[in-house]
Amino acid sequence: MAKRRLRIALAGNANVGKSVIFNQLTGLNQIVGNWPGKTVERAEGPLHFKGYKIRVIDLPGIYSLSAFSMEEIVSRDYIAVEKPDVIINVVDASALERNLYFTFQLLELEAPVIIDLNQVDFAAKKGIRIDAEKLSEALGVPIVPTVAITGSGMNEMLSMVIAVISGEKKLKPLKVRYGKEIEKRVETLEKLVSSKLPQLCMVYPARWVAVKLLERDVDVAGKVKNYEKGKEVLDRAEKLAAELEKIHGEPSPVVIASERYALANEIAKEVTIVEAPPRIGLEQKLDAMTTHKILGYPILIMVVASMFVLIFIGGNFVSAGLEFLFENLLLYVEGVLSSFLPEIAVELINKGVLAGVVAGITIALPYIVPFYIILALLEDSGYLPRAAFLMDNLMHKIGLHGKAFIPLMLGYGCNVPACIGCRIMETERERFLAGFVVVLIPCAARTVIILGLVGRFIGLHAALALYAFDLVLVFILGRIAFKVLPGEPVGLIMEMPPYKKPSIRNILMKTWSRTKDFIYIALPIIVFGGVTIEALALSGFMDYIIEVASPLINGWLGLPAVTGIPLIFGILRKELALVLLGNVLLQQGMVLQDLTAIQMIVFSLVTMIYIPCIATIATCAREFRWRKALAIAVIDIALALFLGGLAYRLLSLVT
Ligand SMILES: Nc1nc2c(ncn2[C@@H]2O[C@H](COP(=O)(O)OP(=O)(O)OP(=O)(O)O)[C@@H](O)[C@H]2O)c(=O)[nH]1
Ligand SMILES: [Mg+2]
Repeated sequence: MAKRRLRIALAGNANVGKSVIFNQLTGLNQIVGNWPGKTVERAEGPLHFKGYKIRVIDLPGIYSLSAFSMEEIVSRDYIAVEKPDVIINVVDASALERNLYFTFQLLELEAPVIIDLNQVDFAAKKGIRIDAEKLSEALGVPIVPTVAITGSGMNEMLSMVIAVISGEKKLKPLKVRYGKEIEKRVETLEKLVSSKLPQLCMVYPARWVAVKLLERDVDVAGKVKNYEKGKEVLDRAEKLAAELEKIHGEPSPVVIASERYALANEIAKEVTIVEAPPRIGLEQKLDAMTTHKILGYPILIMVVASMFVLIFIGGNFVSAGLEFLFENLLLYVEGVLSSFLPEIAVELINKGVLAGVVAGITIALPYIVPFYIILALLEDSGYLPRAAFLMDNLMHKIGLHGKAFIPLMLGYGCNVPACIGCRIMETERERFLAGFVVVLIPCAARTVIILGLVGRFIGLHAALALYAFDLVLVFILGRIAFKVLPGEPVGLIMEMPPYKKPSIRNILMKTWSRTKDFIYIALPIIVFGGVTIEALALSGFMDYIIEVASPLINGWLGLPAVTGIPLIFGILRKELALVLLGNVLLQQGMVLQDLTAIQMIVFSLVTMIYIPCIATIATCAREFRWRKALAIAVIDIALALFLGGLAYRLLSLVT
């Protein structure tokens, strides 16, 4: 029997757990974390269940189905126009009232809704229990309590989806009714809409259109205008809305919204059982401390600094151990290979392929993995939005607001998701400004270079100085960009999510998926780079490159001319620069330690600033268009070379 196909969409407020559920159902890795606004584009994934082939759609979190933001319009059009078979409305059990506001709008859209009452564990911790049966009766739709992070309730929810689809479970959705004055006008307008705009009513319910028009929804009004008789309907709607405003003395969107809120409040009260009075827990104390207007800052500095110190200590330790292990292994393999292969082949395999793999594993992984773990912890705990709140004032100086600090922090992991994360900003201009500074943040790959070269051979203080310098640079450049692209920053509007104990499962999954990317993408590139360099050396082409690069690399930056090669390859992947630096030096009979301290600093400084890697440029191009992406690349290269040469001269003066 052919499998039956279904489409189910996850919809709900921001930060309720939609993406965790999506990942549970599909095994994919949508970004999750404890701050609102992570999912910015709808994602789709497959799922097989009880003979059904299901497409699961993860929608961005929204608070209403009005036309306040692009996401809201996108989501409601998806729900109304594409009509998924079932909408799973994910609701945060610890904030039921606010979440219900959105649920009502889904019901008004006459969408087939099932409610996933998520985070019941967290609600219980706050002393809140929701009577799911009573809620289900009140809303007329099935409710399935879940704890997404452990996967509890997922099966029940899918079974419920199937029960609804097969007609075994009937939906009797609540009809959202308003007060008499509003209801009278909604009904009048509804009749007019269905008689004058029959085509529009094939997509959107007439009553919903009527309510939206009374709410003065510009997007819906725009749709109505396209029809021949649209003008007549709009005129009538305007008149009715004006009447409402006269009666209530408030703008009509406010009048209608407050009725929805009142209903949400009423139902939430009825089904909520407060089992224990909220007590001041560790979370609240942490919250007060980390957002404190004085204490918050030393805590922020400590959190960030200890992140690097931990990575440095852990990374060095593991790196040294692995190096020792692999050194002996390589010698052994070389012996075996030379027994049956010609010398040139052994050289190519050993120095090109194996050295690359080993370098990737011993140099890069030990720093990258702890980094990812710590970043995931920060993401999942809820600390990032607090840091954003603290940084709001400073960020305003570069024409942004605190929220931009979140993509900046993500940038320390990898610039690619950080660039996409810039969509958390409200305007086009702010998004670009944020993207411009985000690519200057040293990602994990650049951290490998900073800690693995400067940190290891000069000392942690020098590495931390580089990070500090980078932050100053971000600030100065951000300030300049802000002056060039003037405009008023929008104020910081962000809901502060409660602190949560990070879920180990989330952390491990995230770390693994990021590490997997490194293994599948970076390692092959590193090997490719290693082989190419070996081939360049064997063919004698290397000398030519050295000669051409010499004035810039040696004359201006004060580095051995061969380092031009790793710098060029570093554009593919930044870790590659360090691995290949070792390779090319080896060709000259040198090792990393033979570089002077100044050379190490200049090399790290240049790789830290010059052009983000190819993947980041491609992402920038997608987010901000090619012209802006190229501008970023050119500015960064020029800046890196300029600062590198300057650092070489200044440092030579003082030492
Ligand atoms: N305690 C608890 N935490 C949860 C549960 N489900 C999700 N979380 C946490 O809630 C946070 C938000 O989860 P996401 O899946 O990223 O939320 P989302 O709804 O996709 O958010 P946006 O994409 O920003 O709209 C994460 O830190 C999760 O670990 C749950 O059932 N219990
Ligand atoms: Mg999400």
